[in-house]
Amino acid sequence: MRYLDTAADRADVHALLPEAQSVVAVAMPYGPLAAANASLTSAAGTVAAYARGADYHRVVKDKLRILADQIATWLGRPVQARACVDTAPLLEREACARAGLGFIGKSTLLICPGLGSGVVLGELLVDVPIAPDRPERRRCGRCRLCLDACPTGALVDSYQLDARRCISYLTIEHRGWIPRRLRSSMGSWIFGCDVCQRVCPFNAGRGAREAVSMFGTNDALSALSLGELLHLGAAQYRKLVRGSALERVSARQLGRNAAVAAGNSGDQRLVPALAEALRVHSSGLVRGHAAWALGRLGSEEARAALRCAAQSDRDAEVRWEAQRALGELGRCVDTADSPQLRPAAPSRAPDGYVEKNGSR
Ligand code: B12
Ligand code: SF4
Ligand code: SF4
Repeated sequence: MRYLDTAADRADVHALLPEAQSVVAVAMPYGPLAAANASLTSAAGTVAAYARGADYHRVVKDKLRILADQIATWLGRPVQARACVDTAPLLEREACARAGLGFIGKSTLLICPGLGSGVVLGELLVDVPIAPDRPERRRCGRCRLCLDACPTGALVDSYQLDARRCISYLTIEHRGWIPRRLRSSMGSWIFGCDVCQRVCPFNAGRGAREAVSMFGTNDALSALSLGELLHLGAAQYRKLVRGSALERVSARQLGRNAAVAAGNSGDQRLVPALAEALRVHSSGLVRGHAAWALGRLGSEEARAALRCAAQSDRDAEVRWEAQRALGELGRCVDTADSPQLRPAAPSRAPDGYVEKNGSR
């Protein structure tokens, strides 16, 4: 997420619209946080609630442009305006909090009392002076539920998120190998994560539970199993992500995420799809994570596929993953079984992947 470093001063709205005099902040609900397809150990992966419908960037931006036209009609003059939805260098939560939409919770998310945090944010910068609303007074108080519930310990302290540990970052923004030590904490999430929001008391109220999504539902998503995601063809991938926030991830990222979720599912029925992915998938990233998953699920078929990959996969990273998985299954590559299975020269850990303490 280098763009966070390089973006201009993200607190300066004039860098985005020199004529700006006010920020009109909006929050749009995306429906209850624990809706359909939310089980944590099913054969289907879990997609964060905000991404289960149409791409919010487009929907909110379109509505903000209509609002800009409406303001111009009300004023009877042209209005200089710029719509921002996660696409411009702007501290959106801070802007929305200052506009009185809600307050920033310990989860680092903006909470709109009565509606909860299950909202996406947007801003319309306008060259119109508008009297500001009063900031929200409510706060988290002594509650720490989100910090205690975060599966990977990404919420390192109140209001502090270590994005490198956040499942949302790992499944969406991160393109490479997912650190081994975090994989088993990722549950069935294949795109984003809602755990810190599901436990938040502000999302348990009637308004939040009965919120209607303004983005609809992508049926193609709820119908796909982890096995299918592991073998997504190019055309199928395009059809799946078109018009949704999932366009942000590549097919190989989805395959990688599906492999991790499969490894966490405890579901032996996924072994054949994983073994097939380890044998034939064109992406080493997917093969490597499939190897990890097979190491978690076990079975003779899993061991056989791992032995084969540990010996002969074309990528050193994948051989390394397969060897580790076999080791974790309690039976390292048994060179006495067959001379053909003797491992190739010790493989190194994938590049750029050694963690600070030297382990993966
Ligand atoms: C990068 C990013 C991420 C990263 C990092 C998240 C994070 N907490 O920073 C990752 C990939 C992990 C992520 C995850 C998610 N994200 Co996100 N993300 C963003 C993005 C693009 C930038 C956020 C950012 O700048 N972070 C980096 C630093 C600067 O944040 P920070 O240290 O907490 O800074 C805050 C304060 O310190 C203070 N501050 C810092 N510097 C300064 C300077 C001045 C002068 C002032 C006054 C204040 C100030 O203001 C900041 C904002 O509150 C925003 C969109 C946007 N442009 O704002 C969406 C956004 C925050 N994400 C959003 C969502 C929905 C999510 C997820 C829920 C998605 C999911 N279900 O998987 C998760 C939630 C994880 C979590 N608990 O936060 C929504 C949040 C909606 C809400 N209710 O708050 C946003 C606003 C997008 C949108 N338009 O709706 N996200
Ligand atoms: S989105 Fe998930 S991983 Fe990220 S902070 Fe919230 S609970 Fe933790
Ligand atoms: S779970 Fe508790 S601490 Fe976390 S954001 Fe919600 S109210 Fe605040």
